[in-house]
Amino acid sequence: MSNKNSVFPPDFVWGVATSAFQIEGAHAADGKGPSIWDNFCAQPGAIADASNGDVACQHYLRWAEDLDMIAALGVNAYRFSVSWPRVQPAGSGAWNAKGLDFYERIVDGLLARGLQPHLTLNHWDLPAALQTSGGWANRDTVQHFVDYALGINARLGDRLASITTHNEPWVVAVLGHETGIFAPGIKSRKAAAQVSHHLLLSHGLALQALREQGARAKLGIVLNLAPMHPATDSPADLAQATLEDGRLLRWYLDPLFKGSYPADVLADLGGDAPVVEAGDLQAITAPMDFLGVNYYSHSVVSADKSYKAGSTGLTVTDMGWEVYPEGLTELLLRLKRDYPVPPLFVTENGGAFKDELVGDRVHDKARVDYLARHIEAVAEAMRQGVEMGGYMVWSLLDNFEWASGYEKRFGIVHVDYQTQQRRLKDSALWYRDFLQAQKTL
Ligand code: IFM
Repeated sequence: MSNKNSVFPPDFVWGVATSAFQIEGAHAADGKGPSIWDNFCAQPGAIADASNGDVACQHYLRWAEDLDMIAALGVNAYRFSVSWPRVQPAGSGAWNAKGLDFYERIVDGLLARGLQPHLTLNHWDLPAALQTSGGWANRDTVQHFVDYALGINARLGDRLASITTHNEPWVVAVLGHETGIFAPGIKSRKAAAQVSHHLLLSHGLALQALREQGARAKLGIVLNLAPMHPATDSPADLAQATLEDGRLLRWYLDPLFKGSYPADVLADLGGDAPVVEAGDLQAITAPMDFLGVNYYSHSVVSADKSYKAGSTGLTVTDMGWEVYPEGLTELLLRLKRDYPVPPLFVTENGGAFKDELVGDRVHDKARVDYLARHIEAVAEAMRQGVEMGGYMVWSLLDNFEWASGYEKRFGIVHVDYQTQQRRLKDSALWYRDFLQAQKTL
């Protein structure tokens, strides 16, 4: 895509993103094993609408139609994840040929349509069999993940544009193991800290092993990041914002780029700090080809948790997250300033809104505004010297939004869950036209 008047270079990656559990369905088809999310959804009260991923968007069946739709948007890339239990049902040992064949159809189908495949290995759906021996809290899972990464690369790596090890390790650690509102539903700060370390370690060891295997795809990790803004100038709010910055950002960025965990967060964890073995931190700093950033909002931090989103007049999405594109520019500049980062990609950005189907149309003006303003925020970071490789909208389709079930819609394509009909929302048409204009400006 070329546009001499645009800050975005011709080879800029423009994409849409999804993840396996959220769209595939076919939860037990063709030899797939259960994941921790299959089991979590079965727990009463775990999911807001008591739904699950059994059917989701039926992408496992409708993948060709979905890839045609992606191509028609005019993007040049698609970010998706592999369901580990679909390709290796027990998380170690035997591989499932039919599962691997599915992802091969996706990768080859993307290439046939002129789209770059960007593959994520772990978008949260850990094989349930591994959870029976402790899941990510067990150090053995690190080696199982490395073996899984090598198996995927051996089969598909020659055709992939990028491989992401983990999507949002903070979510797996904190929401999965500290607050317990996500699978596997554990409530232990100590477990969460150990899980975060094992995720980072498995990332570093997988990168090293993939490079030794001769990986051709670009290798990196995707973090969910948000600037932390104190609600007031009070010392308590300032101190809390600094600690939250440590827990969400520096806890991941420091080991990845500096080889150490931040002292303030370690002090706060006290006896809950993770066991870190000799050599672990060095492994975690394995050089990356890119860093993926998932950005949705900033966080306003008040020590007494009294701040109400939207109370300063900012629009709030259906997730209750403030629309704050300036925070994306701020974040990208901060990453460049504080860390020796490789090229940055916005690997997820988008909003859930209360969409209304009018005939065959969804006039999702709020989402159009959201996307336009955040793409402009990326452009502004680039004007200020940040090296950006791409931008991807979350999400291609309305899908299973984890503990919120199907109640929250992030798609630029509407999904009727009764009929599985897909309809392009105004935001999809806007994105298509925006990308077209990039070529011709
Ligand atoms: O749907 C999720 C996605 O799986 C990971 N990042 C945030 C999205 C919206 O909550």
